[in-house]
Amino acid sequence: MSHQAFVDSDEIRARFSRAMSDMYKSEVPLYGTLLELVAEVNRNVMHMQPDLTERLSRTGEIERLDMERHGAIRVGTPEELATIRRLFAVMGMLPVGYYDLSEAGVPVHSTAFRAVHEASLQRGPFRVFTSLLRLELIEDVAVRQKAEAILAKRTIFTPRALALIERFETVGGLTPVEADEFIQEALETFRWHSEATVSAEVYQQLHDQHRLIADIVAFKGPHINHLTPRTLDIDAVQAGMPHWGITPKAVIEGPPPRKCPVLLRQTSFKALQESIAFIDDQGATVTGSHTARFGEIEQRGVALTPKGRALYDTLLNAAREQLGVAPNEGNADSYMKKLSACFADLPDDYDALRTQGLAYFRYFATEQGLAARKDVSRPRELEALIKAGHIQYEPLVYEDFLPVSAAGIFQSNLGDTAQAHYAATSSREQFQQALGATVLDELALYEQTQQRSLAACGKTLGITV
Ligand code: OOG
Ligand code: NI
Repeated sequence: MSHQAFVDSDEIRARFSRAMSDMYKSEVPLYGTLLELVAEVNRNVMHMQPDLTERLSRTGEIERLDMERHGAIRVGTPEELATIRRLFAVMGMLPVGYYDLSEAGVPVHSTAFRAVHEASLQRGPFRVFTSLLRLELIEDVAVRQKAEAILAKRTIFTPRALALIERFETVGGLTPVEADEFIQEALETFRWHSEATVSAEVYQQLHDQHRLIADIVAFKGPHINHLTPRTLDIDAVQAGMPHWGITPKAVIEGPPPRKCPVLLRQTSFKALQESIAFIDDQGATVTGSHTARFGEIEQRGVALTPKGRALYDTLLNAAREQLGVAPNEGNADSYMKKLSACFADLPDDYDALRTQGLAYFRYFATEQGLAARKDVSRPRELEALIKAGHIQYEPLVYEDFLPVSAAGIFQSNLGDTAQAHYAATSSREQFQQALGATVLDELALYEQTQQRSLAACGKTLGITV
């Protein structure tokens, strides 16, 4: 079989992301409403801010905006995580970054599966925040063993999905027919099941340890728990949500509003209460409920360098320390004021962010630069080329997540009272062992994209920059 017969992984990912969105829309109609609201806000922003629209067309972000979303799942065992990694690899999604949520009282650690090259991200920016339950953090030994036994019995992948993953690994790709089948079969893993695999009593025992543990252990699979579209103006979405009958969480996670957005800002609405059928020991069905799935919206800004990220972390911590307690409904205004005041120390200007080495950018050769190729006296050094208008730069968008924000999102859906305290240390090593691979360093990926854009400029202009 020739390689031409294989469907590109980027194509499989784009199609899978669309299929997932359609499935989630039918499962959670409110998600459809959210998509409409975000599309409306994005249209308004593009209409009102032609400058921004031009920048987004230069980077290609306009074309990917409508298909841009992330989802989240939580798996129960190392084997499930390792197989999820292999499943995502078929779609060109690799594990990027390590997030330790135990520090924030959530008994999981996580990575994000996503495409890594800017050309692939352009074809399909779909990402999945994937968490692994840390069973060792469950204090009650009997419950821990019960959870282990329940998880050991389930298979979250269909036999056909497993066969197609193996086929992909053996021959290096999937044919169009196989790819279609793979998308349908893989989707099954993420589907909602209104039937629990345990009795109401066992569910309650798991729930009493931590709500998340019940969510991970008591069901047939790791249902997708939210799917998040990207907006160009999260404050407008937050303000608009109540008009659409949606109540957002009190505080937008991440940095404050800025002219030049950095990293990631996120807001969500509370998890839905859903009817569940529990199976008792006699095999009879008992109806109860479970809350897991919620809605989320995000706005993405420029990726920060290690220096910029350290400054971000310092400023965010300063604001939270000044507040003294976790941000909540009662102190939301006060928190936002403190946050804005603290963030005055992070320049709100792309040129300053760039020249101070705080953020990553992509560089583009201009028509003017091309026209000057024969000019012997033209500048050859980056700053001079920018000044002369031969090279333009655009912010490189942040493709990842933020641990403090993720903890806030988890918590708002667990109820603010559900905070637990774990003495656990961060365990990247253990996570990677479960994953069967090392997680990629997101900062190195941004650096590479920036470097490739500079190399492309050099090539176009016939110089070395
Ligand atoms: C994941 C929460 C984290 C985000 O956007 O930071 C997340 C979860 O609840 O499983 O999705
Ligand atoms: Ni999320």
